[in-house]
Amino acid sequence: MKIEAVELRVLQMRLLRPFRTSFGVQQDRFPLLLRLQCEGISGWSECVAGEGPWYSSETVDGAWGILTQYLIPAVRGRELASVEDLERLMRPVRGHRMAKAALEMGLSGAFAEAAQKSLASWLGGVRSSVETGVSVGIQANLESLFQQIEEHLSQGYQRIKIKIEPGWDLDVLAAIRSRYPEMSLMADANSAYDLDDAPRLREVDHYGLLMLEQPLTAGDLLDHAALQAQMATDICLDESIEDSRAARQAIQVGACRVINIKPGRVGGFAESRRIHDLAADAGIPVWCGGMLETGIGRAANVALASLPNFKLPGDLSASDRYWAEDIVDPPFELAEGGTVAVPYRWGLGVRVKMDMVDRLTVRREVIS
Ligand code: NPG
Repeated sequence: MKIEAVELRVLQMRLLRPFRTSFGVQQDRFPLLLRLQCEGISGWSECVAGEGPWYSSETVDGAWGILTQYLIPAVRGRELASVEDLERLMRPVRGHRMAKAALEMGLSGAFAEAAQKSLASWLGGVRSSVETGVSVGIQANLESLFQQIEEHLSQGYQRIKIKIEPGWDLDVLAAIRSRYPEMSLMADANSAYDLDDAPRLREVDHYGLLMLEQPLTAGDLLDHAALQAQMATDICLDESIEDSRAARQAIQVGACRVINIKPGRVGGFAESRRIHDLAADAGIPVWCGGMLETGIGRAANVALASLPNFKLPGDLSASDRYWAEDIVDPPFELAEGGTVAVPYRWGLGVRVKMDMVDRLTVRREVIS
């Protein structure tokens, strides 16, 4: 298979509600989409880099530059027998896993389509629907938090994740627990604390959380290990797990008991699969996070989450949790038991609504 041309686009899309985390507020999203032209097949993908370097060091503009100046020229027109061939050609570029992932995931979709398989079955998925939860941003007050939780529970979501930061943490968890003693609940700090906060973080043990996600700085496996040793609550790592090596080291030092895999963060599906497999061997469950993707990135995430060791509900909510209208058809809908169906059509398994994508495009370039 050859990648003959790559079309890059940045869209501007407005979330239904602003989403606040410990690293900032987002309402307008600028997803970077790729369309790989591969011998008559179009491989769509979404780069998860953010507008600014807040969640990670990668940004939309940075990924655009790395893709157009380095990655696409290194791979375009080359014969690629497998995704590993693509990874090898991209290896001289250090880092930039989000940019690399966009190419890898687009090519994987094209390979799946050429093999007349859904992306999920091409990846080795074993289920036709995946469990999802919903992630609720930091709110102005408890009343609006409860209102959103109520709304999501009534829609059928069965796991709620809240975002925490110093000043919006223990009291909030206590209030939620007194109203919903049994609800499946977790908290995500997006690196808002450091090890000096351990006494405070240990208090989280009182609230029966499914896990505490990324309490400390992204690269800091040793401090996470020190914290995990002091806490009963399982620590889950997200930002810290940049690749399979980080996952292996995190497991070796006991930095976490759960891993959040986002294929767009770790360099693509092949690297996700490596993390999935080594976590499975170590008895560590994984789940698939989300980064407010459009239906294109969502289709990719949902396909990955159909692999066997994805044992916890993902941040893979339905399209209408994010957008008035999604750019794919059919949109993702919440089904029985708080699940989302895994697309079964060949390739990515969703149709991209080109008229809508054209309307939302604010930047476009074709490299051919
Ligand atoms: O449902 O896609 C979703 C949002 C899930 O909380 C969520 N994502 O830290 O994992 C995160 C957070 C995020 C959002 C990260 C946007 C980066 C960008």
